[in-house]
Amino acid sequence: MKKTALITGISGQDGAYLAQFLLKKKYKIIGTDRRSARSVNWRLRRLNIEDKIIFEEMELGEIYEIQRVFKKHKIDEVYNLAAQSFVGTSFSSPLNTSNITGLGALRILETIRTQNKKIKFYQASSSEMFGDVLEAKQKESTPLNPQSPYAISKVFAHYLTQNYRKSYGIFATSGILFNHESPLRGEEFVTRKIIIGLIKIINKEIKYFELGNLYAKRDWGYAKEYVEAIWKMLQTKKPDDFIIATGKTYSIKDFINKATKYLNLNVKWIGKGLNEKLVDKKNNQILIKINPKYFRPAEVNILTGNPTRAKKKLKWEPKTNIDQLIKIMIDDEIKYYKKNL
Ligand code: GDR
Repeated sequence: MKKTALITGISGQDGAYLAQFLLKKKYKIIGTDRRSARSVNWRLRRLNIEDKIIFEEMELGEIYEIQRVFKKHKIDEVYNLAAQSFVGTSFSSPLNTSNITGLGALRILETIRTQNKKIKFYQASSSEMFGDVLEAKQKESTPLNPQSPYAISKVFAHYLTQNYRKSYGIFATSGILFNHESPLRGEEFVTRKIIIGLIKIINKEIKYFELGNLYAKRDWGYAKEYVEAIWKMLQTKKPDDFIIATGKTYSIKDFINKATKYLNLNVKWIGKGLNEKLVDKKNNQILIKINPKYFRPAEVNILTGNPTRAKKKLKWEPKTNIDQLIKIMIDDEIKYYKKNL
């Protein structure tokens, strides 16, 4: 029997890769997003799967819309990937973030509890929940210490996922994914912003671009292989929490250095603090400078995940290291840049 999966946030990076993965596994896919997201289906088009998805408008702020979609389709698995997912924006939009990222998950859990407890539920939890970290390498039992309205909303949804598992026996699983990037990453997130910026400089479209904190460190993996872990989490015997990460951490500056090296840019860093800049070695032309507007009111300085449980129980391991990830992202960006000239 063909399984049916409902993916919230179908138009995002993970939604697109997960849909592609599940279609290969012969799933029927119901893809939901809020009304205004419909125009951003470029990822599904790039993967050539837009016409294979049954779209439903479903605003996570409205439980009646969720109930309507769940009544209309016989759903086996729900992947809740929808969120207000920009950490920076959550400081200026804390109420909307809490409503969608936090309460949105609860509305789905309530719909499952009242309509059909057999539906399996995946919650996209986040490494941001560890925030100002209380353990050097974060595992599933590491205490949470969130630092933004986004992270606090994710903690709320994470605990409710555990609570509905325990209270009602619902197969509710939480994947604590560390940063995961790809050519389909939104342009506002730092990895893609850096790559697009450098390529635009090379193509003489811009002279420089601006960033915030260069010294934050992240555990960056490849989104395309993280969605396989997401699927595996719903195929286990018992629901649980799983860390998905590489176990390696690099600063934003490390990422820039690796990207400029791969692009053969002859550059150096000069200055300190707010005056720190990346310049062209030949003529000292500024390529990257700091703008405090990109600093966050509270920053998460370093994240490093310990994916041992996933390795053992899901037989999942990350395969792409940061250098390979940068190569994948840059090669793809150049390919699409040329295509759209
Ligand atoms: P993050 O990703 O907040 O870790 O959350 P992001 O790429 O936005 O930031 C990573 C780090 O880079 C620093 N930074 C900048 N960030 C952005 N966006 N723009 C800049 O110009 C810039 N300069 C420096 C940030 O301060 C931060 O420390 C991502 C999201 O996808 C979440 O939804 C998800 O839950 C987590 O990853 C896991």
